[in-house]
Amino acid sequence: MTTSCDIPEALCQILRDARHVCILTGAGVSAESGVPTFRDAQDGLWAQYAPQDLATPDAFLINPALIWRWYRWRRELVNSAMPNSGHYAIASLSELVPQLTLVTQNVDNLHQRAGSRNVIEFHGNLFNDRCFADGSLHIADESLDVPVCPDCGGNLRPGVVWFGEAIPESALHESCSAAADCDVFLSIGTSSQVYPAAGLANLAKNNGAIVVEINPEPTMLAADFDFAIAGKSGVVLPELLESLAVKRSGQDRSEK
Ligand code: BV8
Repeated sequence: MTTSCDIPEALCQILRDARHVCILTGAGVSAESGVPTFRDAQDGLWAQYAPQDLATPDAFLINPALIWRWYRWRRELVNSAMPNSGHYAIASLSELVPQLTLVTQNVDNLHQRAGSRNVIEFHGNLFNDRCFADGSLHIADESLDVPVCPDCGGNLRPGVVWFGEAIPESALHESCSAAADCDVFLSIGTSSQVYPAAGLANLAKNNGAIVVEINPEPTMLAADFDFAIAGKSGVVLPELLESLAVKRSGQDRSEK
């Protein structure tokens, strides 16, 4: 089967035969929804900042009001965005393979809005508010520049994992188990520069999985991968899905 974005038939066959597919997504999967990636230059007020400088506990301690303005700007941007065909293809893929584990570095909820279930949020969720001191979840008072914890009176913070902070234990454990168990690992829309997320592909490879990258630009890890598909996730994933569906209809026919 020929595809517009040059997906090798060997890869389609590997996915058709897969028992457990583990997917890691990054900001690139949300790019076609209009959500800027971490490496895209931010626009307007935020153009003067690098996200890596804002997404840290120190930045919050120094200027919590600035950090809350940034996250509220991102919440508004994401709320006005819609899942794209790549998100929907991943949600549908879970119906076509025996076991699918979705690990996302994204905090934008777009996988869930596209219908994916049991999403492992490796870096938390943009829409959760947490007590800075003890991590307990609360609903922030939006009228305050810096919302406060109703229990301890300290500052609330967005429920994401910042640079220098540990990955939530359950998310780390579930992701590592899935990467070590899967027979196909798809790394989609990530620059593979942030650890430990970027280490999952290697963990999968060291446990015998076929590892695949889907990204318009090859990343530093591409040379270690079995397949590197140069394309946008919103284009490549629906085509991968179609090739799998072709097999299913063929299989159903042979079962008649
Ligand atoms: C940890 C949530 C240890 C927040 C994010 C010094 C001190 C401490 C740690 C470190 C240190 N030095 C290095 C580290 C490790 C650090 C790290 O990796 N730093 C990097 C910069 C080197 N990691 C950490 O700090 C992690 N924690 O190590 O803890 C520890 C242990 C115990 C106790 C205490 C501490 C935590 C990292 C989590 C940071 N939080 N997000 C928020 O969102 O505000 S990271 C954030 O950036 C994203 O979540 C994502 O993970 C990352 C951006 O990466 P990508 O998703 O890949 O996005 P990017 O823009 O880079 O690339 C987009 C890609 O898409 C591109 O390749 C592009 O080509 C492609 N693309 C574009 N369009 C499309 C497309 N692909 C497909 N289709 C398209 N249409």
